[in-house]
Amino acid sequence: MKPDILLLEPMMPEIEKQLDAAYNVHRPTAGEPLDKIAGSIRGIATGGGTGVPRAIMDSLPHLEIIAINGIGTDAVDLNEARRRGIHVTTTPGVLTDDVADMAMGLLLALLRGLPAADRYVRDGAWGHTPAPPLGHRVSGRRLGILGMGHVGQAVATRASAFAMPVSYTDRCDKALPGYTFVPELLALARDSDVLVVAASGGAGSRHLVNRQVLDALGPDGVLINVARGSVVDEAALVAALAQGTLGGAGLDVFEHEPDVPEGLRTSPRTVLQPHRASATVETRLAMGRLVIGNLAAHFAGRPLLSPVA
Ligand code: 8YV
Repeated sequence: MKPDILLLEPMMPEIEKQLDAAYNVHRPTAGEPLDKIAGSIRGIATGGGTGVPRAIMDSLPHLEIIAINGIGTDAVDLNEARRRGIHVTTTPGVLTDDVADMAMGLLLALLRGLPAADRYVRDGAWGHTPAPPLGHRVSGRRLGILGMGHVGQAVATRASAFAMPVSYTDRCDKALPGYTFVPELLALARDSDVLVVAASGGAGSRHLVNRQVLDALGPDGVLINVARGSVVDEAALVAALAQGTLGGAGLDVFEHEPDVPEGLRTSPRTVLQPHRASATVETRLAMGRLVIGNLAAHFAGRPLLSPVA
């Protein structure tokens, strides 16, 4: 008998096909009612941003494993999972490069004004109306990184190729050659032209990037967020952009996604993405394979490939 699992966020068709072959996959997002099948559900596959709403977790008495298709665990109640003996797995390693690439993409798009210039050409305005304003140089700008884990370090590697001096803050000094540790985020922001948020989400990092930090970055400073919307006080960000006390923001994640405040959507100082930093064919396949591998290991009684510690 195939185990019953819930799929809380769509995955690539070839991955879903493999899941369908091995499990009875239930898709509440496609309108399938949960109440009739809740008692049979033994596993969940979900996204990092979607996680597992507590009400769903509570309604599944026989849940054994939550396989996250991502690295963020902030949308899963890990304490409750531990208490109930529910395994949680993520997809570490395989998405690091893509997320770092997205950080650099947002930075280049924002500082060089790529979206506006693309629109200018696309609209047939070139040769007819004045060109969009000049952009700003990326190379050599001082980069501050909040959260020097795998993604933060991959951003630093890329930034070094742009001759950007790199400083970072984290819970502790990671003694990384070539990069300067700054214990205080506020001091890091004050001495940076670009602040990249690469820290995990959750209660411990909520609103770390507040009005003070944004003011410290200043009118020529830019914020890039490829981590979690919750790390940034979004209302303060909207205000800082509107008042011009912050130069710009490149955002892949939002505090209440998919809701994005109008102040961010209409600002000429923003470049926005719909939480897509890991969204490449190559990476989503690798992530999907890890989800499948973790579920398969669990239901075969083998050690999990990438359990959350
Ligand atoms: C994914 C993420 O977009 O890794 C994470 O935690 O949020 C992203 O990589 C997501 O998990 C897929 O829904």
